[in-house]
Amino acid sequence: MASISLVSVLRSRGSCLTAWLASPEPLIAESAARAGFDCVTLDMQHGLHDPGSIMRGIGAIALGGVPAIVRIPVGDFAMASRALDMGASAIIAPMINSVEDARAFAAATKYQPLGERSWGPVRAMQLAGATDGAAFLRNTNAETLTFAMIETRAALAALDDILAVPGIDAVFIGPSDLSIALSDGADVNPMRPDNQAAAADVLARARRAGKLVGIFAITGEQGRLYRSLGYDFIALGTDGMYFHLGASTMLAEARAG
Ligand code: 3PY
Ligand code: MG
Repeated sequence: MASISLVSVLRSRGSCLTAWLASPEPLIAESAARAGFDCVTLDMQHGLHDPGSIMRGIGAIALGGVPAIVRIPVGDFAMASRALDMGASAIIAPMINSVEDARAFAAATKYQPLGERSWGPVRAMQLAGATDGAAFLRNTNAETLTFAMIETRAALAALDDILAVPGIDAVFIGPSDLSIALSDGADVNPMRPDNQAAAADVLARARRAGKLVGIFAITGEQGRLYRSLGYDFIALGTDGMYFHLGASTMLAEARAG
């Protein structure tokens, strides 16, 4: 079975909800892929993943039949190239705060003429069932998406320039970090009115630039709100939350009465 791309899921469903996994365990990645999410994201920034668990996790997600996405650690653009070589369908880069950050991200993730990605997608081609390198090269820049995270005041100030960088396909709002920035360190609360207003502005500016927009939702209710606002890509909670919510709901039922 060939792996499916995030581009094709977005094309067929219009928007998508991704699982977000910190645990470096392929069996959890496969379960998330089989649980009904449209795609699964492996988090190397705050999650516990390393390159080995990313490689194994991407294979497990492909077995579950959905696209795999990787959030790299801050500034680790070499890992962005490696994750694409391992078969990731999209890369999320945290803390893209300037046009220079955005250009470095695009350079590592796109082949010429958009960037400087080096050739070697051995595992990605295997997962895609592809054997023709030249055909794979022709399609890959369009089929692998780059999400630049917007989560600081500097990123908001540079947003239009970041959006104009060829090879940046999308922005992804980090509402927790953004709320820390907008409150000057006094609060971490994605639902603050100033934060929601800033997110709406990012959404509108990205739409004008013709780019996709994602955001992180901490609850199902926030996920519904962001779907109604028209976000293309919504991260929904984390594996720790799925486990805690499932366990606490079952325990409460078992202990009721
Ligand atoms: C944030 O909210 O800051 C994030 O990075 C979400 O993952
Ligand atoms: Mg963040």
